[in-house]
Amino acid sequence: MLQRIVVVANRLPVRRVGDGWETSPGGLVSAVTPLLVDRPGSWVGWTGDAGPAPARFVHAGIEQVPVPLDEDEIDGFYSGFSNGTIWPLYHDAIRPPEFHRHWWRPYVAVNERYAHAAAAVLQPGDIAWIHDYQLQLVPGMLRRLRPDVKIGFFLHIPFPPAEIFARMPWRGAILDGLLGSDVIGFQTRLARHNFARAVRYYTPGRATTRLAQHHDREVQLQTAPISIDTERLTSLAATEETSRRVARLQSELGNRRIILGVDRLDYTKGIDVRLRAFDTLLDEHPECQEDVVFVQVAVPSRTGVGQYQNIRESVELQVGRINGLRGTVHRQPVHYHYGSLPIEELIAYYAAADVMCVTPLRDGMNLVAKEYVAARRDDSGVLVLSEFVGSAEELKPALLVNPYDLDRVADTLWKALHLPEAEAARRMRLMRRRVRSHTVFDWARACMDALT
Ligand code: GDG
Repeated sequence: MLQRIVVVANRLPVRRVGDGWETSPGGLVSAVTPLLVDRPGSWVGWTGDAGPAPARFVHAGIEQVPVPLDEDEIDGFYSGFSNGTIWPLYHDAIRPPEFHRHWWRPYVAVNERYAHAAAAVLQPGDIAWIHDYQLQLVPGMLRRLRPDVKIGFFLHIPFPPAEIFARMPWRGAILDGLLGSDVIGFQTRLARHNFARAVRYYTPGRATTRLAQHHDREVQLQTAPISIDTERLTSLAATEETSRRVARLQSELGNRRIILGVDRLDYTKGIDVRLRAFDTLLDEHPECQEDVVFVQVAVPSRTGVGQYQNIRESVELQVGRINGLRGTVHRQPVHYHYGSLPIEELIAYYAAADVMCVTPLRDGMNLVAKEYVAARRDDSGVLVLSEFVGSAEELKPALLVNPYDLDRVADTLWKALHLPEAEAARRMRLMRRRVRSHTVFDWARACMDALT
């Protein structure tokens, strides 16, 4: 019989609508729910509302186990330690991480609560599958409570070089927490190697890049790049409805060629980099102003964290400056959308874009790059991709750039707009082959295989 799986993630896969619940959209949810439908399982997580949590309930065949968080915990555990300390530190310290004991304490307390909630629903022999940087202490805590289950952990974001991780005042406790797992999954080889070095430097245990020693146990280190539901996106791109939306978009944008960016509004995503590169492109090739438009979709994110308010202001200032200096009443070089789009509309943007510009300064994987490739059914379109995202390991035929090299990014945008059709199609074909042969379901299966 298949083993039961208990997923432990910051958020539950459902959100409230009126008096009931609906499944939240998102990659993790669509990857993991089929696993839980095929076999019995539960999902432990927060509902997204402050205050007491509802009792366990079943939604779409999956037992939901809500974990409560109060306002202070949302400040300290979520906005504070998770997004003000770990997030910047693990993304190469692009912004200075803040270290506060009054954030660390709620991080420990909330991790303890998730561990207890999981322990209460686990049965002997079950698999506990814990996700991401908010819950790094849970594997160790859970092992102490339930030594009779298998424990997997998957880190969705990068693991930084040991020299950067070194700054973390609680680095020993974090490594100890993660090493409570049987298997730790990383997006890239680089993240796995960085982690192995951190184990060698900051714990008494030994580690190769595949196996870490922790007390008397061995912990397997795995590279498992996450992916997308390629078939679903490709068939969404093929609908009549999408073609209608593409035609409308193109005409609304003056039938210019489209360079597209789609991101959560996060300082790691390099939105400012690509706007500056686009500005440079227009400086150097004023003719582009006539027939190229830059479209940026920026999805609001973590608006309670100060650094996110700053990045929003600076991006909007840049957009205003470019449009103010270079635009006319009829023609704005940059179209900026602050807000999230329905998936059908997002796919139409992908299908309409001649060039997709993905320039994070650091990113665990970046699914947007893979989604763009999945949406290009006729092998047209050019992907400009940062070297510093996990998906660059798989999408090597993209035009790869160092996002810190502004002139090079600008040159690459120009090159992307002028790439011979055959060359663009050859690159896109190779990338499409990759996203077809490695989907989010393959990712989930690889993670489960390592645990069973
Ligand atoms: C973290 C890691 C890793 C975006 N705008 C809209 C929209 N989206 C969807 C995209 C994509 C997802 O959001 C964003 O995923 P990314 O991978 O690009 O980035 P993060 O949110 O930072 O995710 C990342 C990921 O976890 C998975 O492990 O790849 O490195 O940072 O799926 O399509 N969806 C809709 N409207 C929008 O406007 N419907």
